[in-house]
Amino acid sequence: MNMLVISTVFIVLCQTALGLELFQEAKSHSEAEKSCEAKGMVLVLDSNSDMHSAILSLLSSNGLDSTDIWINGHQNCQGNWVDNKNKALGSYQPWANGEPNGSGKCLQLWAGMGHAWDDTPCSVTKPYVCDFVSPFGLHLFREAKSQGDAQATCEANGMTLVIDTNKHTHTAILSLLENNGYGDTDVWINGNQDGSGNWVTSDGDELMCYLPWQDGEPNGSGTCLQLWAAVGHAWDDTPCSDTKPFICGPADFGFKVFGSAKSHSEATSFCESQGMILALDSSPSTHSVILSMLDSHGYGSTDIWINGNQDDNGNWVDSYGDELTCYLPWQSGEPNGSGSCLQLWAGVGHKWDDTPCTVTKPYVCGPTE
Ligand SMILES: [Ca+2]
Ligand SMILES: [Ca+2]
Ligand SMILES: [Ca+2]
Repeated sequence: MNMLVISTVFIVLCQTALGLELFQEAKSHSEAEKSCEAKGMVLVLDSNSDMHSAILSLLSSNGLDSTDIWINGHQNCQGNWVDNKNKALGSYQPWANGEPNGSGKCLQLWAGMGHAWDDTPCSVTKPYVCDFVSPFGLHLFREAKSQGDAQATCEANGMTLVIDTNKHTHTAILSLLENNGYGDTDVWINGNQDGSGNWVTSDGDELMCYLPWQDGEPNGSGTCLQLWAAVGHAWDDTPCSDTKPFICGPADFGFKVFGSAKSHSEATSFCESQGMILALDSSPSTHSVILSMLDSHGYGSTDIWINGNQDDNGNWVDSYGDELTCYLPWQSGEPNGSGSCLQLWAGVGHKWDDTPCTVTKPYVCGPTE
């Protein structure tokens, strides 16, 4: 009986402390940022109320309810509040009353105000919280919700339930779960069965090609898509009203359009210099996101490089060396041997086309592992 009580307490303590790491040795804001980076982590971004609760429970469980804490965020030269990559902080900004009041250029959780946000001098030393880096811009939300409420929460935070679109996103999702101690927890991802019985994303794009269903699934046990912990987080259909933690990701997959024309290999190198790769067009979802980005950036009539080239054996491969299979939106009659690099051909609605690698074009970069 005692053992049961002890193990229950242990589990509760672990869950409050997992995912984020608290470092009690006081440092300046910039030293705290560097210290997180040296650990392969990042100073925690307090980007939504779910994360805020997780940070507060970590502080509380370590007896730091009365201690000011550094988090990610500072005021840049233009006076804007940005993260360590100079990206504007999102809409979730739980400033204390009357803050920011110009008393400093770095962002702390102010213990005196219940750990609400406060601007304060960067050189003061404080404990800090680091978070794991999630290369695909994924966010774990710990509060269990129905799939519909989970999607609404993602959207309220400018994201969408993550679309598990290829093995690279799947790997990133699994490592996010593992790093946060959610290896044994079922979680919601994007996907549900529509009225015609097809599995589609929240935008109505068909889930196809990359479909890591557990053996025997989908078995009709529900119309929403979960990652099923008991089988290594393979896919499973399950009732939508069940409540689970969930993972949000960027609605644009983290793709970025770059307008200065380059050859395919120069574009590849440039994406890599940004910590990215040429965008992988691996599903109807990625294709429709890329096309709408091209339209909104004024590239609706421009040929665009994406990831893919023909290797020495004549196979079409991506920059990981994996053969492009299954989702292959070639223009009809393509590839016709006119080149060995993969473009989105504007003249045919940005379908795939093989074309000479040395021609210079704008391009789209995407996230990498
Ligand atoms: Ca202040
Ligand atoms: Ca099922
Ligand atoms: Ca061609």
